[in-house]
Amino acid sequence: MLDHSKSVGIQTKENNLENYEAAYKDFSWVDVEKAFTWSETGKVNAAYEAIDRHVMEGKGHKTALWYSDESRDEKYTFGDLKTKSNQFGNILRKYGIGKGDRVFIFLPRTPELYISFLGALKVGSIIGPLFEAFMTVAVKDRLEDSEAVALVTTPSLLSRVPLDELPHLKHVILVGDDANTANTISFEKEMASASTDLEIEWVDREDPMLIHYTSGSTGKPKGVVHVHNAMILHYQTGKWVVDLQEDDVYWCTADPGWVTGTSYGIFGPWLHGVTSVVRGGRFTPTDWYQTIEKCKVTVWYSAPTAFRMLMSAGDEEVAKHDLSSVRHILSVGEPLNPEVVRWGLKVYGKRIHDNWWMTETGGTMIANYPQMDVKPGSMGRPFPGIYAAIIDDNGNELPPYSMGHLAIRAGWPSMMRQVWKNEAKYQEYFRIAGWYLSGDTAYQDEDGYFWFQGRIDDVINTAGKRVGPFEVESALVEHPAVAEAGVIGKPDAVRGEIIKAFIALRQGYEASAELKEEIRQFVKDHMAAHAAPREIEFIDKLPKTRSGKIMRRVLKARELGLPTGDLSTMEE
Ligand code: 6R9
Repeated sequence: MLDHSKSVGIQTKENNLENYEAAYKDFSWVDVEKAFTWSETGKVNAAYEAIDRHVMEGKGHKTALWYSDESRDEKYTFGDLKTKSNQFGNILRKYGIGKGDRVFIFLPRTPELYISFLGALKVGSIIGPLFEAFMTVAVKDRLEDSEAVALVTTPSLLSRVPLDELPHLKHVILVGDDANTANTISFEKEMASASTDLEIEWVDREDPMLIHYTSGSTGKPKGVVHVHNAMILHYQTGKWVVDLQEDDVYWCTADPGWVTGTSYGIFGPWLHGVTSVVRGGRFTPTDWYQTIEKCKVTVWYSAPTAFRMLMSAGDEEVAKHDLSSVRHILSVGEPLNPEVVRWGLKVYGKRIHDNWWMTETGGTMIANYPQMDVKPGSMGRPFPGIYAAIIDDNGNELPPYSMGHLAIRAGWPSMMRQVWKNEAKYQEYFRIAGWYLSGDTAYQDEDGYFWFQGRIDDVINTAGKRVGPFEVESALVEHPAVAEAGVIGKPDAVRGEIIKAFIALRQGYEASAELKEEIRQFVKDHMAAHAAPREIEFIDKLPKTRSGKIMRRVLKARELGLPTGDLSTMEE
């Protein structure tokens, strides 16, 4: 057994990026790596680095998690999270769950979610966080594809898990008492008797720790796999992009069901030993501002749709609260309108800093940095150690102001290491030698700032959530009235895009407003509210290629009143 008590931990230097050009030129990941435990022992565990290390260094009494919702207001120190995650790790071990096993967490955003997450990480399991709004089909697809062996959930969410259809799922751990649920493990009962000492599973830095399912334009959601090594990037971007400092009270509004909620809702803050605020319950502008006011939030990381909703709630709402604690604001997930940046400056007295990255990149690739002027409308410049470029179809780098593929030179600490059980999908990202292809188009200006232009594929970004049109179409055709469906993203002032479905009905069904509503509800109940089409249009026939593929681009062009382009492959 290696002696991790001798961990040197992460050396904290001054958290700033005074000279971007110099940092960019001289940067080496190896320098960052040296600060982690593995440089001494060769083994690591991300949960140890995020939690236990701070306890070893005498910061056990510092608040790590400040949770509140309508009925709870609780603070957990690093010491509390260490012991509670140890206990949870012991529960998993007791049932034979350990390294490499997929443990899925399907919980509302509560402290139990974070405790289970850290505990599962400590025993070397691979965690699959599921967004609490997922319904049966979305839950089943993910548990089935990953062959999850354990699920942590609540009695009410369990009703969305088709247990009979999931032969690999051996253990269900229920948070919240429900004496009538047979064959499940009680979180509370087991925690009450579990030991607070745990032998951490020390793993290789390339061992998987996390699967985030995300959408492409074809097929079911794919399981993007991240390894413990990703924390190198979480740590360094936490410092230079998020600007985390010792006394910060940091609030990342993302749910851990999405990548922002793990990379910057768990690893970013806790690798830096910073207090992290979690607010449960639903979004309302008043509630959000009250959270900032009550917790005296200093760094606030959110998303464009949220800022647009806050903007539409009005300046008066801002004026009712004392938001003076806020030092730095960040955004990710969708294009951040210059108008929103200007509004933010006016009402918060701070610029909102846009960031670009995706599930597959594991962390920030391009950012507006705290020390630099924000260019409103631009995503910013590449992180030191990251080489981003605009390339053509052959991998040639294009000069400023040319639009092309936004690509990253392959190989960085938090790059996804596989698409779960789907090597072909993984390779698609690297089809141009040496490059990771994001699927986004962009251009670069003469100062090296990147400007987002759009997606190459049909993936929809609604309120910052990636939705694959194929998944929605598949759900739609399950409805008895639907013969065929084509789904597109339609521009929307608040949500960025909304989902619009074009539907051809089966013989014997009449188009009506009630049927539209019924179909909408059907998708909601099967997948998730955010995946349900906000607009439905019944049409006689969908435009298709001769090989039978639905031509979404034609639907979209018609919807937007744009030229439909080349129709040579369209069937008669
Ligand atoms: C972290 C996250 C990734 C996709 C990405 C792009 C879009 C993200 C953006 C942005 C414009 C930005 N996106 N940041 N578009 N400006 N600053 O959001 O991951 O859910 O995988 O989405 O989101 O299209 O490819 P993910």
